[in-house]
Amino acid sequence: MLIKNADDIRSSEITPKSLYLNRRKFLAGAAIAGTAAATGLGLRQIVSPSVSVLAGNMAGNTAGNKIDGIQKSPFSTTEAITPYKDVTNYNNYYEFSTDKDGPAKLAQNFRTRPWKVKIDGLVEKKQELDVDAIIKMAPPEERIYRHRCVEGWSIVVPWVGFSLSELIKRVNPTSKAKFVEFTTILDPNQMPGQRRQVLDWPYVEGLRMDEAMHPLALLCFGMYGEELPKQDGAPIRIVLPWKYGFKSAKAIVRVRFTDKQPLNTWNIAAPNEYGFYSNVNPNVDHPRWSQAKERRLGEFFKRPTLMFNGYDQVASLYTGMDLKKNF
Ligand SMILES: Nc1nc2c(c(=O)[nH]1)N[C@H]1C(S)=C(S)[C@@H](COP(=O)(O)O)O[C@H]1N2
Ligand SMILES: [Mo]
Repeated sequence: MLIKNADDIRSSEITPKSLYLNRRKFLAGAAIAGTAAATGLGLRQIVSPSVSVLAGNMAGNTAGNKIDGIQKSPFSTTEAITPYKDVTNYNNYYEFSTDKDGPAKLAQNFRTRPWKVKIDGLVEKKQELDVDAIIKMAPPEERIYRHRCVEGWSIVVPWVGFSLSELIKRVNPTSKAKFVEFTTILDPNQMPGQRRQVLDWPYVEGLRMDEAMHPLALLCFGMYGEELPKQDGAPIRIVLPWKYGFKSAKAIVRVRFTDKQPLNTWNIAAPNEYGFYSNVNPNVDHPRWSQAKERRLGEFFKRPTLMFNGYDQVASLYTGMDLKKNF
């Protein structure tokens, strides 16, 4: 659980050894790649027109199908991208496992096609959309975002997707819709973690409509220039870089528009610890640990956590709100 892992972090205060080892391998790999490029063997890296493929190669070997026509985004950070190996082997995905290294193995045979997403609630037309129709709604962009887990670790990921607003605009919520709720697939046959009542399944998350319409809110179907790995939420997830990681629900099968603030899974599990808003906020501690600092995976020293994870452009969404109360 988040609870247990946070305790682990507090007691050890170090990045897991496996990550150090991966990091070292990554650095060694980068040195070799450099040599290969110089001798002409790394041609794909040099001639590739796509930043994302470049990001993928620089971050270590990737594994999936490449996404074509990826555009750059002005929202991307220039900070160092976390190695692919780390991002795909250190996951929170309790439907598969509560161990960080569990989802990478246990999600391997998860079926991500065919995949339908139900659109319902306060919309003009309730419908079921094929995930591949959703993915085609707008051109794919690479968004290199910081991601801050409520547990105190962070990563920098070159996600691929487009603004969630592109989907919302196309499905026409009615004027009564004030919130949107996302539901992860419920399939205990495929997801061993769902055979245990670790959380109240299926995983649900929610946003206020203006948050969901903010251009930073990402509908995500790829990373490192490729299709999203299963352990990272394939075939489709959301990514909300100014909020703690648990708001970014994976493997979404339902998008529901509502006039009432939806419940979210972690709020149900521990209402005094995880709120609805969950904006990254170094000034509001978790009841059991400080949120003032974070450790970037692969780094030794902690760095200060920034308000809204550094995404100040969302601040106006919360004008006049007490963010200590609305944590
Ligand atoms: N369905 C579902 N979505 C989820 C989770 C989960 O357990 N189940 N974990 C959340 C948490 S706590 C984090 S930090 C991010 C991790 O995303 P990543 O594994 O791609 O880095 O996914 C979020 N989305
Ligand atoms: Mo998280």
